Amino acid sequence: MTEQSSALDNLLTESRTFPPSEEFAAKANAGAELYSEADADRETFWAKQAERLHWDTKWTQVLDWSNAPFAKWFVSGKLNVAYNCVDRHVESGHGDQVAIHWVGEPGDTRDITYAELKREVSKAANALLSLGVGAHDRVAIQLQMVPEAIVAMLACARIGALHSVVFGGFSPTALRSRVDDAQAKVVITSDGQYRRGKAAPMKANVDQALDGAESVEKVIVVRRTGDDVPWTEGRDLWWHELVDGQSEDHKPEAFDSEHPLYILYTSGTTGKPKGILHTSGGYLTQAAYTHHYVFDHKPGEDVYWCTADIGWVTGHSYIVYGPLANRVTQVVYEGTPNTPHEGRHWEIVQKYKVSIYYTAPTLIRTFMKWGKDIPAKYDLSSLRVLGSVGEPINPEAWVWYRENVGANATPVVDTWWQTETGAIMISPLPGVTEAKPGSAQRPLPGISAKVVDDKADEVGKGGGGYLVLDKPWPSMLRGIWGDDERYRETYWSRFADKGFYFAGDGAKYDNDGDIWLLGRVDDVMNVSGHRISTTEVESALVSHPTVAEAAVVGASDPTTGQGIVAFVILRGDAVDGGEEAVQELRNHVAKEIGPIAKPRQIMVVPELPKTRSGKIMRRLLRDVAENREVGDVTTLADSSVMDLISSGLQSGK
Ligand code: 6R9
Repeated sequence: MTEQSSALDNLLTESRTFPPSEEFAAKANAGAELYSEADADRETFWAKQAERLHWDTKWTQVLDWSNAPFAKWFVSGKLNVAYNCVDRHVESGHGDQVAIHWVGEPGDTRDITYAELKREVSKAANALLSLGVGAHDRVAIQLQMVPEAIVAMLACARIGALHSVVFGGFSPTALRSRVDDAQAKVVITSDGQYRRGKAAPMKANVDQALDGAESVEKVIVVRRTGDDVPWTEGRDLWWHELVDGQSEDHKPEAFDSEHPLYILYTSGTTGKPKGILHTSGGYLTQAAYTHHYVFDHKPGEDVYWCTADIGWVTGHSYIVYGPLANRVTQVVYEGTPNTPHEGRHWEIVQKYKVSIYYTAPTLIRTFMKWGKDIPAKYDLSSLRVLGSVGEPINPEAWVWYRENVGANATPVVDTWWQTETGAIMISPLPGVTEAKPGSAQRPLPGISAKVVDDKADEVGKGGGGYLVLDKPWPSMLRGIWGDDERYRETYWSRFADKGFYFAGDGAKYDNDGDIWLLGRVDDVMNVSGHRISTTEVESALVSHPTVAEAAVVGASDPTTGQGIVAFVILRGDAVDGGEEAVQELRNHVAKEIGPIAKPRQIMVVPELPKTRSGKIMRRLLRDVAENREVGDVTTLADSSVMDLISSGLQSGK
């Protein structure tokens, strides 16, 4: 560990800070006292946060951790999650407030008020009930970003059924394994989806996936593109035919605080995907609490936009549950960010006066690649908080985001969390925290995280190691669907003696004690005994003016253990990618980080392999770097990317 700490010491040299403006701080939801309040008594603090929700029956105990690692929060409390996200806002007189400004990729739009959302969710709940779906049943949803996706999720929550949302672009094989694992009774999908200006089929893929799937009784199909679809009589139903005629009255039933809400599959490093299980009361409490403070959200004033897909946990917690519980007005956009032009997001921000914008570093770097002239063409003055999630954000991208999207003035919140944590765990608080580009900084009030060494001892300031969560939190996963043993093994065995949750991320403290996330532990390279984070090297590469994007892997090396291999996309008009340019980049990294981090090899490529949530699949790049046959590509957003990379390399480009 000392080796790692000393190596990491030299890696992070970022020292810019951005204090909150007085004006922002004066009106901010959060104040510094939130930390001391939570520290004084964590359970009282969380009980207070749970009061954000409507409970039909109040809990008798805040936390029951007696059967660790299986937590119970707000024990014996009862609530209905959908009622909290929809009905209560109508009852408090906000039925006419727009809940969703929906923007279709071809340019069609729909504004949905809370009153309308209540009617739609009630009808969909009645529709599911009419098919015999009840509490504890599982409903798989494979839909693009159409309003019905949100309605379907809330309809499940309303009747106590669990949804399992499967990303719209996942392959039939991936969908099938998830349907089988959860034994889903109903699948909800659409005829097709618009991507990059074209209609692509969905239903046909679903049919392929469901061939012989015994648990599935009905398939509900949302009409979106209007294209012809294959049809199985007796099994398939059109959403509009089934739902539109249902009664608008549905009385939400109060379920136990620990009633299961959803399953969301996430890939582990190996093996089959894990069905992460979330429950109701604690999950909704933390989703609402974090959305309120981290984004400084003011209901009725802000227009919020989280660009995630509902197939990803960010879409669950920060499009559906947290924001709607907080009576948000939000933008939901169906399509890709460069259709029909690269200013599409900024055009939408301008039109709806979006004030809070939450996206992923990969998209920010893409915006950088497209150039700052594009956001500059639009009026973005409504923006007041920017957020980032999904991977470590390199300081260059952070600063670019603030300067070119946030008018050099808005707070940028870098939010660390996982599918498993359910909600944001580590993040600056806008108006309170003096921000540091590239650092998620501090656990939120009520949350406890530590950086520890192999022996689970906390490292000191300036030291690096593993990120652990040392106290249970309300929105924590309650297990892996159907596999308690894997749950214990994956998250709780590594530091079992101390009972810490192992997050799988490397992290370090800086000299102020702020946390810097360094990427997955399996993304930390070991070169001649020095551990170097792939993120660090990538960050150095993208800080060079010719580089648009970079991905770095550790490839096995006979002398040094691992050697650093970098894949870079050069900026369109920059350079030819010849030997000289590559040499300059190697030197640049050496200059930025130190000679130890100088890549052994840099390959110029046209694209990088990414999952649908924008994470670079380093495993595949490692295959290329180590001259192996490329492994399983089924979870790539675009499975042809690997061919593109391999053929480009062979032709010497
Ligand atoms: C919400 C989400 C979780 C993993 C996590 C970490 C990485 C997410 C991050 C971040 C550094 C951030 N990650 N946010 N790393 N800084 N702000 O992304 O969930 O898809 O389950 O991924 O993503 O490695 O462990 P999920």
